[in-house]
Amino acid sequence: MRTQVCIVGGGPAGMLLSHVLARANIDSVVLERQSKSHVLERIRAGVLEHGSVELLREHGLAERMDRDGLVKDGTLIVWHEKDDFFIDTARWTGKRMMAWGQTAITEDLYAARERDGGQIVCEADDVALHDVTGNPYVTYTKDGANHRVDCDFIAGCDGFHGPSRQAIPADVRREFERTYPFGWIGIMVERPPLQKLVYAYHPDGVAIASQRNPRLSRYYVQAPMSDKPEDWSDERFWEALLNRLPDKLANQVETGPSIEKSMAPLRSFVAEPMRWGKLFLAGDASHIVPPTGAKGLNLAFSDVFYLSRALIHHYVEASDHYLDCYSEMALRRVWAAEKISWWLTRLLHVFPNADPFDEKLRQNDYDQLLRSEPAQHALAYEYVGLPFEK
Ligand code: RFL
Ligand code: PHB
Repeated sequence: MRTQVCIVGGGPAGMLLSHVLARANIDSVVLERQSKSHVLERIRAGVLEHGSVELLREHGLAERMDRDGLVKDGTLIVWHEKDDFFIDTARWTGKRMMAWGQTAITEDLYAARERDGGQIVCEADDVALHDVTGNPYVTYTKDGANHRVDCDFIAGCDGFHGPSRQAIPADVRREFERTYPFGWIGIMVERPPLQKLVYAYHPDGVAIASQRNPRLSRYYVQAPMSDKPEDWSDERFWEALLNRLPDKLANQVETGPSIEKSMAPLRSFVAEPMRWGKLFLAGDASHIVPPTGAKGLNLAFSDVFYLSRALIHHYVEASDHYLDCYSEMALRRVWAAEKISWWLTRLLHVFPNADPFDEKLRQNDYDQLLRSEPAQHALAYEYVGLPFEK
């Protein structure tokens, strides 16, 4: 098989890239290790930055989101024994975010590619990248048969555990990492959500109340990394959540049986560069953020914005300018998101090993948000997502 761009990974990054390229008449093949139903059953991100919302609209992927998603003008932080603080993104940036789930976006992307005759190979095993600095090709097996895809470029959109990042030689690749000794136990429940997205700081750990649509809520509580979803019965989860929320919010939560429960680890990770020869990394293949701030999916989409523009310029304008600056440009935005995700994680979580000095700094950061308009403006600007560079 021959194609222009071989895309490894059919998550949101790979599928959006394939869709955007197809609209510019650029041919791609997506190789996905899992079955389509497995990909579509994963429940992950739920908050879209303004730039992601606009990108989906621009590419004809916003019909359901605009009908069922919830527009967000900011996020509420509530703090045990302190005043509330609202990250007022509408006031400080004039931009609106949206609560809309990754699962629904991925469903729409698969539907769009299937409608347009896109080539998606699911259950592709043993995917391997070859000659990425020369004449690139990708091999895989399916149903016991060997296959080979020759291409001009490879887009590595295969998430944190995929093979693409490893195709950059170890002496070239630089990795930066921070791990945290806790994770988030999350549940999905078929009940109307609170009106606002809420992060609640509490001495027992952070709690998050989030939304998917007017009938579907998502909640999280901080838990030690060693905990498993089975350790958290629905009763235990609701008790922890309601205890961590102030009464005025706890009273509004509509509890019910969970339809999904999972543990999300928290990790900050960046691999540089994002380009090696004809291989370009996008999304979780190259960087991970902790979920505080809800940046992971948005970063995957901004990478796709930069990478699709670069490939379109290559094929349509015969210019490699954007390909040559892809890594540098994407990484500027990646590091901004890493910073804000790390900062919010530090602000809102209880760290088992924090000393009194750390604790004073954290309390001071929150007090500063309550008092200082420049601090409020800066946080809103970073939280809403940096604009895409020209
Ligand atoms: P994905 O979604 O991981 O998709 C990568 C795809 O590549 C496939 N793959 C392979 N394909 C072929 N061959 C191989 N050898 C392959 N190895 C892997 C995988 O099956 C998969 O389909 O990465 P992408 O597209 O870059 O999208 C990134 C987002 O999914 C991610 O940033 C967010 O979901 C992160 N994230 C969250 N972000 C938020 O903003 N808010 C959240 O609440 C949130 N919750 C989460 C999350 C990530 C999680 N992971 C990765 C464990 C919860 C979880 C559990
Ligand atoms: C979600 O709705 O899943 C969500 C919300 C806020 C976050 C992370 C995830 O920071």
